[in-house]
This record gives sequence, structure tokens and C-alpha cells, in this order.
Amino acid sequence: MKVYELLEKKRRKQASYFCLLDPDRLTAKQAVQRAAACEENGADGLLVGGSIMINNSFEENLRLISQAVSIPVIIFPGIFNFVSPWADAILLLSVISSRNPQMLIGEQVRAAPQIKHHNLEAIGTGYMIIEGGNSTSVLFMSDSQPIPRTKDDIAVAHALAGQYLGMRCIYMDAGSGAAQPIPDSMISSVRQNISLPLIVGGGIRTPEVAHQKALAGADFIVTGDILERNFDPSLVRAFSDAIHSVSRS
Ligand code: 1GP
Repeated sequence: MKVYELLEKKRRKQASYFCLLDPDRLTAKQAVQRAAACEENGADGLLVGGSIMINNSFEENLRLISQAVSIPVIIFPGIFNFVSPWADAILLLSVISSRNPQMLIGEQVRAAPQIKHHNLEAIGTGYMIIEGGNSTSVLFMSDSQPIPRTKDDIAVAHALAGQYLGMRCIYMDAGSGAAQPIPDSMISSVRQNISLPLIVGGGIRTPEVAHQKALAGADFIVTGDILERNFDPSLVRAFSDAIHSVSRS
């Protein structure tokens, strides 16, 4: 089954949980152990990527991660030299909240031939950066303005534009390590206006907050920073349980 179909199926049942791992910041041993622990403790998929590549260990660690788990491994590209055959799919992000053409289409044009070459499943994703109270890597690297966190109507208009342009999911991100996660009211306003799968991340540090975001209408909750700082399998389990308790049936 294609990853996208699997995600569609999951979200009709209950809210789901993605763990974000940055393979470039992990040793080979950590990458394998963490990926396996995420799967064992209920994660529905792994997002792999980051805003920048420093150590050149992305591809090798991604290969090890993919071999260690059976849940979907999905590339979440900060910049588009992250394309690799060692994943089940790639979120092909267009930063629709930006007015920077490189982030809207330039990077994707550079990535597309590689995606074809590797026969990688590409999931076209409207990526919206929401103001999270501090400066984050994604904001700096994408050279763009975030959507103000109190402007639900602006967020809705962007998400609708993404849907009408034919994107297959919407990712609302306050950025990794955001001081504040995306407000519930903005998530529910977007949820009420679009029918696409909705991914929400950035600054989610507790299972309670993750549960709240799922209740507000996020189909997929992403956590990265909190586990990167101090990886704890029991926290992965607590996040999974809190998120999965939000049923859609
Ligand atoms: C970042 O949405 C992800 O792109 C996750 O954010 O690292 O703050 O959990 P955190």
C-alpha cells in the first residue's frame, strides 16, 4: 500500500503520531535505537530530516533507520538535498506561507529529477510556518515570514489555497523548538475548512498538549525537539497513548 493511502486510512480511525528524527545529528547506534523505540512505543511513522545537514550522515543513518522499522519512514526535507532512496516516501513541501520563490518552487524543481530517479513516493504538501514566539531554524533557512499566530483567517486562506492547488496534505509548523505551539483555535479553524490530512508540529512538549492539538483537529502530531534533547521511550509511549485516544470514528 502507498504511504499516502496508509495515512488516509489511519486518520479516519484516530489521531496519529509521527516522531521526527534528524539522522544527521545522531550516531548510527542512536538512530537505530531511537527509531526502533519509537515503533515499539506506538509511533505511526517516522519523519526524518532537519533544516540543515552538517555531518553528512543523513543518508547512511536513514538507511539504518529504514532497515530497523516497519512503520513508514518519510523524508521531511529542510533543504532538498535530502532526497534518498532509503525511505518509503518524501513530503514534497512547498512553503505556501512564504513569498520566497526558492521555497515555493525552486527547491522542488531541484529535487524532482532525483525523486523520479529513486522512484520515491512524493506527497505534495502545503507547508505553513506559523509564528511560534521565537526564531527557529526553518524560519531563518526559508527566509520567510511566519503567519501571525492570532490570524486564523490568514491560516485558513493559505490552507484552502494549498487544497485548491492540488496539494495532498497540509503541514502547519511553528518550527522545531518553537516557544509556543500552534494555537488550538487556528488548528480547528483550518480543520473546519479543508478536507486534506492535517499535520501539526512545533513546540509540542507534553502528551497533554499533543492530545489538545489532536482534539482541535490535527490528524498527525509531530514531536522532534523534546525527544532529541532527552530521548525517553516512556515519553514516546505517553505521546502515542495521548494522541491515539482521540478517536475519529
Ligand atoms: C518541526 O514540527 C516539527 O518541524 C517538530 O517540532 O521539534 O518542536 O517538536 P519540535
